[in-house]
Amino acid sequence: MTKVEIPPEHPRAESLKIREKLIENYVKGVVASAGLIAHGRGEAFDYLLGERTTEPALKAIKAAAAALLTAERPVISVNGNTAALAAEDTVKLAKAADAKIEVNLFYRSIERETAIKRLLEKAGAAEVLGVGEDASARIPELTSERRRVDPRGILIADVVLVPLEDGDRTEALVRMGKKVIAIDLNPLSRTAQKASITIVDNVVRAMPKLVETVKKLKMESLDERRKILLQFDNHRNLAESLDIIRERLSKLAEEGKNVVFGK
Ligand code: PTJ
Repeated sequence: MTKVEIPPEHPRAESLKIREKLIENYVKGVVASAGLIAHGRGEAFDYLLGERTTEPALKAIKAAAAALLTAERPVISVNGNTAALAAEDTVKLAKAADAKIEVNLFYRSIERETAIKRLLEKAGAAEVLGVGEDASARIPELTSERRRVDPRGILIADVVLVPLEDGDRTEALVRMGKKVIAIDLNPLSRTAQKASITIVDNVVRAMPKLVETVKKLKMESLDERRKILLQFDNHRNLAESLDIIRERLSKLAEEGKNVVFGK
């Protein structure tokens, strides 16, 4: 594979570096081919949001940290894209929140599961659930390969973090009475709409912020964490993300008209 050098002064250097990371990990068998398409969809929404962590995303990150810290059996579910883009932060988050890490794939194959497990271990993970025969339990009423889960992990979890997900499993996990935290740049996706807490942000920015917030919130009381959770309303928060996109587009459109008509 030809390695592309990204000039640091390139105006889109950060975005191009992320793409290269995904392509590299696609070649290594970590990322699914559909993962590259999924990333393109994410990029488009990131553009609309202004490629920054917005206020609603920060609120959702705080609620997510509170949910992880009040959970009894929190689990971080990892797919190909998350492993490629946020393996180190996944491990840091698991340590800070005392959560388990489980591989759960839509396009499941033992080769990809093993490649993802290795990547996570290289990033410092002591234990990675859900690989091969370990994923021996099933999520009811789910037909995709995502139904296969580890009986020590997602099956018995009370809170599951699902960065970059497809909607079906989120719905199924919520039906099972679990709290689902999603990280999804698309506030309109089924995952975003069905999750208990949705962080509308790029996994690359959201994960380190989540680690930091968990560490800070650990100093607070259980009552304080519960208060944060009670005050959080996911649908209102998603609406605020849509407002940000609408306002940004209106502003850009107005600026464009002013340029055209020389005002
Ligand atoms: O690794 P596997 O086999 O489990 O497959 C993973 C993919 C991502 C291919 C699979 O889960 C899938 O098909 O997902 P979808 O249905 O395309 O949904 C992915 C969602 O993630 C979309 O709503 C994207 O907007 C969003 N997304 C993409 N890249 C990012 C993102 N959200 C946050 N950060 C990103 N970097």
